[in-house]
Amino acid sequence: MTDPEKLRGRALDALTAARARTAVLTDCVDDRDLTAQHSPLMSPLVWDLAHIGNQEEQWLWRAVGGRDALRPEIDSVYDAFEHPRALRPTLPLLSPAEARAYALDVRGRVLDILEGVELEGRRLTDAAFAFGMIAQHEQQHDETMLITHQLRKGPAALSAPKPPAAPDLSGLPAEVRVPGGPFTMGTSAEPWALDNERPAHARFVPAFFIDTVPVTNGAYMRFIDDGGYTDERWWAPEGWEQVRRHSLTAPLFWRREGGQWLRRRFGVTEPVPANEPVLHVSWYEADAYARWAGRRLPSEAEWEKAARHDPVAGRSLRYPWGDADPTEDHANLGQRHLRPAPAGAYPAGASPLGVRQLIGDVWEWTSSDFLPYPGFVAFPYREYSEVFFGSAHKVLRGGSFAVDPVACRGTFRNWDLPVRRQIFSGFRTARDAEDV
Ligand code: AVJ
Ligand code: FE
Repeated sequence: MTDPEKLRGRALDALTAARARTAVLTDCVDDRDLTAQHSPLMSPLVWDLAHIGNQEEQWLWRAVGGRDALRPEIDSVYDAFEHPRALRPTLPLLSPAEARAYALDVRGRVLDILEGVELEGRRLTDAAFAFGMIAQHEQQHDETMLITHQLRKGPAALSAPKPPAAPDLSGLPAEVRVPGGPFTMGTSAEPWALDNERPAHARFVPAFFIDTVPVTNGAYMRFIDDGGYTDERWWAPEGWEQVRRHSLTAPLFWRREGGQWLRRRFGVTEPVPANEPVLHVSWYEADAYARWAGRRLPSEAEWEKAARHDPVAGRSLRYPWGDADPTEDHANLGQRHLRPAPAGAYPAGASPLGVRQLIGDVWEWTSSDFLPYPGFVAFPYREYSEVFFGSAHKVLRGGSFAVDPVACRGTFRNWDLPVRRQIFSGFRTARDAEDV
């Protein structure tokens, strides 16, 4: 898509949608809630709000527009690398009213730039990418703010309709065999793909089996009931260390009462639904469950091959269902619901081989470290991806119910520390196929 007017419209729509979601997340609580620290793991919501405006000022007003800085003195306060989240409440933060006014002022100026910028040739793709990157950035912080809402104590501030009911799963195989051979991993064509998704390259992946649906709460409860959290055999050494140090017995937000598992979700307590994908587990918990089940986590390449490889067309698709942008029939994305849909939902979103719910619902842990693809070039700044490459972070794939479609593709890569549990993380398991 290189029609400048289409690019302009797409950028405008993406920015507008992101700001509407930011408003939902920040207008539903009072100023005390916006400036409070609900967890040392997270920033006060008002930090995210002004950080969103500050990144937009830096990348669209200054870099694309070539204009002078509006508020250079606040850059350091909103630099994620300078201050750990736990210490952000001690910074001289903009007040909620100032943060809103700042983000609004930047947005007005940026829309003027978008209207006038010459979207031509090389300049077109660079400028269009910057607008797409900033829309994705805001949506990513909206997901971060939703995590803060989940950690927040007190009555519910957000609500949403329930996702679709559980489909009839009889006849659905438990696992799907993905044939061995090369496939195209990553992308060079997707205009808003971030640097770490690039470039497209051939990967050989031997045949393997992967779960048709994500691991459910019901399955995970069997691991718990079987003494999963008290048996060192299933755990990586650092995972076992975590279990003992924090006396872990279940996923985050679960609590046992009267022989039943309950969970607090966005201010409401409910019984843990057995048919929903498990949520708020660390990489160590996912890894331990898989070992207990006699299986393993899929590698990142296996996950992407299961999601994108079309054996009939002989190429990689943008999404499991094809090349069309996600609709409400394909996947649970965009905070339309405040929970994953039951396992097996969204049959229209299945991959060519029949794997379901790869996109949306829960982020899926993979066994892989976050590493650059061959030919990786940092763009537009090293701090987005490059400084995180290495063995400290594990890759998550597929997006959750909290991820907007603009920041979700078959190639999209997320990463986090293996101890993280407050994120919207789940998993599915895999195993080698004997034959290749
Ligand atoms: C890609 C989700 C790991 O939130 O740390 C936001 C995205 N980068 N601002 C994060 C991001 C800069 C990033 N993750
Ligand atoms: Fe950020």
